Amino acid sequence: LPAAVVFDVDGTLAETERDGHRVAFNEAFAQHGVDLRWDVERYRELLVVTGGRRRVAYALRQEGVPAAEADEIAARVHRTKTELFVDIVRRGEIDPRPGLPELLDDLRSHGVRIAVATTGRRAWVEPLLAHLIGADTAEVVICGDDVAALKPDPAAYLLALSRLGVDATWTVAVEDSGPGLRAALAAGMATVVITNDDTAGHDVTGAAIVREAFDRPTPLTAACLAEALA
Ligand code: XBP
Ligand code: MG
Repeated sequence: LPAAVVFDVDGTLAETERDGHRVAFNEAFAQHGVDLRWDVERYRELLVVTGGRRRVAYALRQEGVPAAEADEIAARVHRTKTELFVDIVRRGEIDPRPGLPELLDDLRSHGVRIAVATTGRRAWVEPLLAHLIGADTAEVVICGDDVAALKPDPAAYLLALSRLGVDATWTVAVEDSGPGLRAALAAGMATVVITNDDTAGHDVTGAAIVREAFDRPTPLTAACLAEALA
């Protein structure tokens, strides 16, 4: 079995993007008088830009806003978006993906260590983890705040491995997206990709296992993750 499994958060532990972050971004745009509205299609395209603040700055630059101004607006909007997303989390509107709780139970019962590596911000990651999987389930939680470069850079995964004190060879990453997969592969980890509606078209070259769900066609177990290592 793997010594540790490192999970991505957005899109992997829960479907946070479409009805969560996207909605919070749009509300933040309205509050700040920013002339952007992201529908599901547009947001899906923008997910190739990781990090909410970078995503907003990128979209503003595409509208012709100069880079320095785009960064300044993005920083303000992103602070509000983070608060609005925490509200969504606290209202209990986000559920774990089906089959995830069973996989976590199986990992725990086999003594496999559990960690998290996300490019998202700690201000919402911690309340979301407490709600989704329990505050103590992940012994290491690396967030976008902790690293200089976001996924697909491997920094978040490398920091998670170093905090765990385990060699990449004995670990498995669980991801939902192309940028996340590339980050985990660059950290030297075997990677399982569980796609969702927003990431179904992503390039998953190099993934050890690719599936559409944790619970279908069969439950993803600790033993399945061991096969990813082989
Ligand atoms: C997630 C992200 C994040 C979220 C929003 O990528 O890129 O930016 O969309 O969170 P991954 P923030 O799942 O690969 O970690 O607004 O806090 O960045
Ligand atoms: Mg993700």
